[in-house]
Amino acid sequence: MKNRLASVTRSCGQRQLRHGQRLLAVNSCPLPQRRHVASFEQGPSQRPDSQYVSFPGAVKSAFCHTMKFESPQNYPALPTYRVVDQHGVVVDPDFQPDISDEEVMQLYRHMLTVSIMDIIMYDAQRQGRLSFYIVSAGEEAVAVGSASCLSKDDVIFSQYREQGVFAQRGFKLSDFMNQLFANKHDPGKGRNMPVHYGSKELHIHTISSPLATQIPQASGAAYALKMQHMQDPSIPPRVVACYFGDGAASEGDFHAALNIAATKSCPVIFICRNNGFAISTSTLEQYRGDGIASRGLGYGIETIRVDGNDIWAVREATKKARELALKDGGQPVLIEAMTYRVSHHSTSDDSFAYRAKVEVEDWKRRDNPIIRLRKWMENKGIWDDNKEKEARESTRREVLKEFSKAEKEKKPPIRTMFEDVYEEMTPDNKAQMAQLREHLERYPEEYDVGDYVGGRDSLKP
Ligand SMILES: Cc1ncc(C[n+]2csc(CCOP(=O)(O)OP(=O)(O)O)c2C)c(N)n1
Repeated sequence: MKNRLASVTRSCGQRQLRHGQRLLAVNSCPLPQRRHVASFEQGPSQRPDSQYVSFPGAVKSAFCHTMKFESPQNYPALPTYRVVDQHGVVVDPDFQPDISDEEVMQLYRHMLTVSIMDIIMYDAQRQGRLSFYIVSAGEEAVAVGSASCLSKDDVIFSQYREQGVFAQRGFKLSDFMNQLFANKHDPGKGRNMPVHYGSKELHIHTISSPLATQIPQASGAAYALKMQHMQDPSIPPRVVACYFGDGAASEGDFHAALNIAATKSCPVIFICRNNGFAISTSTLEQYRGDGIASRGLGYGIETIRVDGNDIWAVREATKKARELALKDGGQPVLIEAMTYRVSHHSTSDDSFAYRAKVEVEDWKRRDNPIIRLRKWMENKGIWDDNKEKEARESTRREVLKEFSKAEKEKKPPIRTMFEDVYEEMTPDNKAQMAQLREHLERYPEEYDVGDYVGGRDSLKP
């Protein structure tokens, strides 16, 4: 056994060295510092007559002669960090706001903006002016709070319920509206469903519908950022922030992403919005373990669970997470933000088919991240009913203004349907485009293409 372990140890070490040499040759810079390896640099090891065995992640696991299966019931749930309670009262004696009153009010306005936009756009979908919408009601603090602690060069991957991240980063109401109405200003040229925003300038990758795909992508991007900084130290170190729901964490991609991020020490902050539901599947049906946070520990990742309705707790946790993510060359961090999805999943869902209305009403009455921050600001004397009224009215006006502007804009040229698949259009693409043009010309009364830039003419070769 001893020999076998020794040979495993040697071969692991050699593999690392070979890999390292290759990296050194390619990058001409030192290897990324490995974490969690201090006491088992060479992999699994056991010294003669040792009382313990050391494996990666199980450093100094002592031999014992009492057989005992560990039971999750014997371990208390990980605590939920909170700074301000439901009444807006500070419960963390060490807490001091690190931003000015004006900056706090700005965070509040961003939360208010997405919540008002949500209500208007949800109704617009019901009126048939929009094909689809998703609101983030009840989860505004997770998005706005965490985004407010990232650097503007950090890279973001999000799911679809994080409009607060976009707003906080500078995505304008017109940007939201252009995407939602798929007009000619939509950078995605109307090819995505509504709410699949993205912004190259703000370093936010475009949202994808297939659940959890963004999580391994985030690990990969974080690895790339780390290598980039190593190759050119004049580029400031950056992190990736990756948002997803508890449902996405039930996908295999989540596990692969956390493990690769841990083993490759990638500077990524995983931010899980645990809102209790994956459409109609409640978390009770999704897992039996201690939420999503316990999984982070399982992968050897620094983890915290926070009260997601408390923007201050989210901010404090994200600030620290960013610091940790950049420590020693990089490492992943997991934040599980506990909240509740007070809305239906999307405009395609009726949540009262699978949960009691009273439960939702209860949550709305008992806790809400916007009201909580408002109470805190009122306790501090920086906010009152008049300011609230003014902020709500002006935001509503602004949303409606951008709404009607974007709704009137023309759609992208029909031609764009055939573009960007290949760098240049293939003969097949061109033939299909000609067929479409012919068809539209033959049945002009059947198709109103006046809403599209250039109409039928955009299909000319
Ligand atoms: C791979 C894949 N499977 C299923 C779906 C359908 N789907 C869309 S959203 C969703 C629930 C996701 O829940 P969660 O990650 O908790 O986010 P939440 O909607 O609660 O914010 C599901 C199952 C999908 N988009 N992609």
